[in-house]
Amino acid sequence: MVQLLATDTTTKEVLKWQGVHLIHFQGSACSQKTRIFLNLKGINWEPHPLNLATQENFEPWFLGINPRGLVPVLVHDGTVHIESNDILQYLEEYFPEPNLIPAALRDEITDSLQEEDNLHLDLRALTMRFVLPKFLAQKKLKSLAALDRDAGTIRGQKDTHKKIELNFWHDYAKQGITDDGARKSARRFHAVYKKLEQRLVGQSYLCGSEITLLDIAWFIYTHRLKEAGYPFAQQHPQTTVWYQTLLARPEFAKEVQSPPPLKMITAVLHLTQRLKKNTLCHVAGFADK
Ligand SMILES: N[C@@H](CCC(=O)N[C@@H](CS)C(=O)NCC(=O)O)C(=O)O
Repeated sequence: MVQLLATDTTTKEVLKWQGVHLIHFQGSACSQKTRIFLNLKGINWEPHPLNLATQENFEPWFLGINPRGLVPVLVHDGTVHIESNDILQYLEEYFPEPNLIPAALRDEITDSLQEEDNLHLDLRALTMRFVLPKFLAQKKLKSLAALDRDAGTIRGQKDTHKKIELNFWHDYAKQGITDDGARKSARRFHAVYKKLEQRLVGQSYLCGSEITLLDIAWFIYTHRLKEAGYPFAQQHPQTTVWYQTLLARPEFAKEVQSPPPLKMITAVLHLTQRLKKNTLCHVAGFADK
């Protein structure tokens, strides 16, 4: 569990926050996952929106809470937690009802969540290539310099993950997301969804007849990949039915709504990619229907 030490937190005011507080961004996949979990649990929580679009996450106030500059962050009774899957597993222990990580499935769920987290940069790459245009998504040099300069610690140690973030954004600034990078990311997802598709044969949810944390986590990825133009209906029909079932629930639907201007921007991006024959389907080698 990534619970930070009080000494890691230089934005001291959060150490006084009582109850459940979430620092999050409307359009962030990991924030959406956390909000759906909170909705299903019926947990009373206080929102602290942080605007990733204006790069507020590189301001000293936020780096003093999460030196990685990433959302979501949970503050619970003055303790700071980062990494969405760790946050959710922590909350599950504190708020066990309704049970979203059944004890008998704990190891299986932990492994699948690890697989999901390992694909996070692939999801980001496909988002930056097929959902958001570069002029909107690119980080300012001064934001990256602020992240680089920040001396924040994670459990008393210099953070090694920060380098991965910096490398991603510097590469993106230089070359965007290349065809080869996008194809590899899409293909990695294809391999995972082939397994998920098998799990869904003869059952409504990924672990059986009840919703678990795995459904929430993979729902969010599925939603984002659909926005990117990943052909679920064609490649993974069972997954499509499962996704639609979850999307019909208000606890899920209300957290993944994109603002209309953003939908419009993605639609224009898709139109130009279609004309140039470099949609996700083209690049990844899926037949484009
Ligand atoms: N492994 C982390 C990933 C968190 C992450 O990458 N969050 C994204 C939003 S989904 C973020 O804050 N990005 C910062 C940015 O875009 O500047 C988690 O699960 O919490």
